[in-house]
Amino acid sequence: SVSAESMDPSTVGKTESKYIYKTPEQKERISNSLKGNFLFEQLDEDSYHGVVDAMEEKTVGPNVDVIVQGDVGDYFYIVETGEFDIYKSKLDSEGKPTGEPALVATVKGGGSFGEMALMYNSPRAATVRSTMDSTLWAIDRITFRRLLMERTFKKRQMYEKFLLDIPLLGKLEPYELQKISDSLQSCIFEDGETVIRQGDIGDSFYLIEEGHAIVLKKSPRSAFRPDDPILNTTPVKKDPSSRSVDEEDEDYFERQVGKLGKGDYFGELALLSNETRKATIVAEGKLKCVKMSKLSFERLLGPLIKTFRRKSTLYK
Ligand code: 1OR
Repeated sequence: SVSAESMDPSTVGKTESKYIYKTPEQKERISNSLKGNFLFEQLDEDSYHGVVDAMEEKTVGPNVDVIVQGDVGDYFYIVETGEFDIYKSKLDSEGKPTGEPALVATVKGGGSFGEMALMYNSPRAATVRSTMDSTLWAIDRITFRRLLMERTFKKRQMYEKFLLDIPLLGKLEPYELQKISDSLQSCIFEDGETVIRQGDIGDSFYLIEEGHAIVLKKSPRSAFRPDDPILNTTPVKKDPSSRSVDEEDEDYFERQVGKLGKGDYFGELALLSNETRKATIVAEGKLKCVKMSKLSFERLLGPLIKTFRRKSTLYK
């Protein structure tokens, strides 16, 4: 039985590692599919190669059930291209799926599914069905448990309470918060350190776990009222990346426009609008953040985009 599998490290290490030959082109596609996925980016080199070596490419047409609710779990899947709908039925008194399945989620490129049965030795919790031609990378249960499971458990446990306390994420399902945990990376900034700089291209979104950050905004002289005392101070150096030809000679002044604390977030604007960073964020004292890549942000926080847009007046 699969539940008899040992996680004792002394025996786990003795299992033959799985190796499936891959062309350079396949390796390139795998690396692209894992881009921005901090679960994989945090793996040491040996583990990363172990995971990639074990991967099996799987292509499916539309309407294929890659996973059937109630089955025993065999693989964890990463979606390269295509789309999958996830359906869940209620369970009867014997724990068998019963009644009309309900659509509970949709997973696209860069997303993943099928880890739950492998982590908990439980039956598949849902049915996963392709909606179009799709390409997947399958990781067998042994490799998943050996190289990815502990890390996944740890991250989910580490961020669970923190994410539950963030008002922005309040409406999400527990499972959605777990997927968010998988995608996070902790980062620490010392007092005065710049986290993001106005004018830069944005590639990450941040949530504050501990400490404070100040929000600074740099604007040209013409953006201030002529009697604003800031105009008597020394202008800051211009930001070359955000300077256009006609504003070349204009002075820029920077002022604090906000202060952020635990549970607050920043960095979403550039990800929403594809424009450059609209403010500078600097640590005030020691600042602990978690960050999420742009790709994960789009995939996991897409449903919250309306909320972000409503609140985005803050930096204007
Ligand atoms: P699995 O191994 O149980 C089915 O096989 C997979 O569907 C499961 O792992 C997850 O990776 C994925 N509930 C259960 N499984 C889900 C859900 C889900 N979403 C994706 N999977 N939801 C809860 C519904 C009450 C949806 C949450 C948004």
